[in-house]
Amino acid sequence: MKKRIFSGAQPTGNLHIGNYLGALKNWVALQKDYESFFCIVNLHAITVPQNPEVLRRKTLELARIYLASGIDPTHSVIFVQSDVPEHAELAWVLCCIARMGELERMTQFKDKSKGKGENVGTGIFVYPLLMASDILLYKTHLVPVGQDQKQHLELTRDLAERFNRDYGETFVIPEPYIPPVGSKIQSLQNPTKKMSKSDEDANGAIFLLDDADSIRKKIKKAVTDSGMEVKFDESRPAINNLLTIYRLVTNLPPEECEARFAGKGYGYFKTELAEAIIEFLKPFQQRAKSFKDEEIVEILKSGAEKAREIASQTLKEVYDKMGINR
Ligand code: AQP
Repeated sequence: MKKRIFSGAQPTGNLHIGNYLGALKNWVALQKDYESFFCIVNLHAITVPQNPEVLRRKTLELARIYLASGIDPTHSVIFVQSDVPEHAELAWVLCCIARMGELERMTQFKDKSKGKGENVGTGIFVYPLLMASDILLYKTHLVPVGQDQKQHLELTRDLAERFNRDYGETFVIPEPYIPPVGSKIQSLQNPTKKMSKSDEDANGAIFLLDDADSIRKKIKKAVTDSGMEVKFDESRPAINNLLTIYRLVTNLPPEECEARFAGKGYGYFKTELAEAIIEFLKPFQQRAKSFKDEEIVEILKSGAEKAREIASQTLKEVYDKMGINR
């Protein structure tokens, strides 16, 4: 039997090239070697207020993005989280197993609650438990994610181990798959911060559906470090980030990337980078247009049925072990 992978993205804002290079690209590469589940995590999205109509539209748009990226629905299961109610049910079980201290230690919670004091939403606090539920329900072996999710995955492993110890062997202990390059693409406007959908400055991110002109403008405006050399160098985070993006979209070895820009300066590099990103996104953007809404709705419906079959078995097993009939 093939091992399983599970991953997901939130249907919030616009997916950016960081989401693609850190996560989606790896889902596509791994899908054939695993039994694959790719979820649109709309219940995570409501941890912050959402406009209902926009959320509905973004949910469908994200499915389109998965398909355009190359997720093959004849092979992988694509579904919407809220179509499988077991996700929320198992999350409650995990709420009863997790400790406050574990959740308080999550750096994403610390970041997102900054300045909010007692007013921070409880959804933001317990969200890692819903993520753990997503993963554990499918007895997932491997979770391809960006660097920002590493800590949540460690929590998932701890909870799975605790449940197995207290109630008997039930969950598979999942491993993260974090790509060696591209796991943390930084903002174009602030290279010490990750590129993010919720960033108020839209110039910080290249969105997957951006047109050529916007991409050229955003790259032109991207901040650079002092100095002139276009080289990989951790101590110069802006140029390091831009060159990493260039490396990933061209698929060239790092030495070749540096050699192309030796003695050329930032202006030339930025023009080449913008054109490389435009070329890279072109086939993806064309594919995105080729799926009809009705076709996507059908794919999601059949995906939810397949996902539910497994999720309901796992939840029944969990409840049985805890003395709850289902
Ligand atoms: N900058 C990034 N570089 C590499 N990978 C990234 N991921 C997110 N940002 C980067 C990975 O993309 C997957 C889907 O992410 P998500 O939809 O769960 O949202 P997120 O992690 O919360 O991403 P954003 O863009 O930063 O959204 P907001 O601003 O709403 O928090 C995940 O595997 C993630 O690791």
